[in-house]
Amino acid sequence: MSDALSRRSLLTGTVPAAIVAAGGLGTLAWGQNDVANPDQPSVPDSRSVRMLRSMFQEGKYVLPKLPYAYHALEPHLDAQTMELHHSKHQQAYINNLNKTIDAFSKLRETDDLEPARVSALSRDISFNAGGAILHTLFFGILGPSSENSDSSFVQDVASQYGSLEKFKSHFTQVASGVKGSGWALACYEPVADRILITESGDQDLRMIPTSIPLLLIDVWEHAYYLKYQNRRGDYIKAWWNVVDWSEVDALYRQVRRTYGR
Ligand code: MN3
Repeated sequence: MSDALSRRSLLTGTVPAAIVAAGGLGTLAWGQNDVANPDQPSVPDSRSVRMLRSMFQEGKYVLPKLPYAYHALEPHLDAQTMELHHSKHQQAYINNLNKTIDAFSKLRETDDLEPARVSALSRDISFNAGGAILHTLFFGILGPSSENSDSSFVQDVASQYGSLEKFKSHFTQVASGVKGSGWALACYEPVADRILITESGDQDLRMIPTSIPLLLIDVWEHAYYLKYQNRRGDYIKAWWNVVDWSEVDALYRQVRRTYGR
């Protein structure tokens, strides 16, 4: 599928249906064309958006390639965890998302939309689309180079949270405090043009409609248990070393531009 075609499918709603089901990515139309403000010059796609776009091919969700090797984030995130996380866990969410969409399709053909079945499948869509898409963003904003550049993102969180360190402490505390499995997410909220930190239980998001995750950490045990066992705090501390701030900034600027900011 060409970039232009897949962009059109994003704009016409094929992918947003699932993204909306994921609970928080709203109806943002990704793309190089600026939907909200066509007079603004276009900005290049961030790597994470290119990864998102690569996830839908020939009518199915597919596993995106990582932009680095599984061992690239050593010693902070170990190769075995990265490989299992991407090739097994994320792949399973993608497979199950495709299966759930197929199951709904077959159910509609039977004209027997049994309420309990519809309800269970709807939750499966949210859960699996959440897993499929959040992992792409999670992997997309990591990298072996963690240069803390003086980016728009860093400047804006410093201004909104008092300092970058205060933002990081707040985010770390949210990630540490997630009960059981879940995520901490710093999201762009376009109504106020600001960054809000929130959390999810599992990957059924408790998110703000139309907000977009920019910086997110998976604190399910599968993300860290092999190396860190029960020491989630050590994992979170190590994770900060592999955040690719330039990619977070590229995603931030692309998302803001889409809203005409
Ligand atoms: Mn995970």
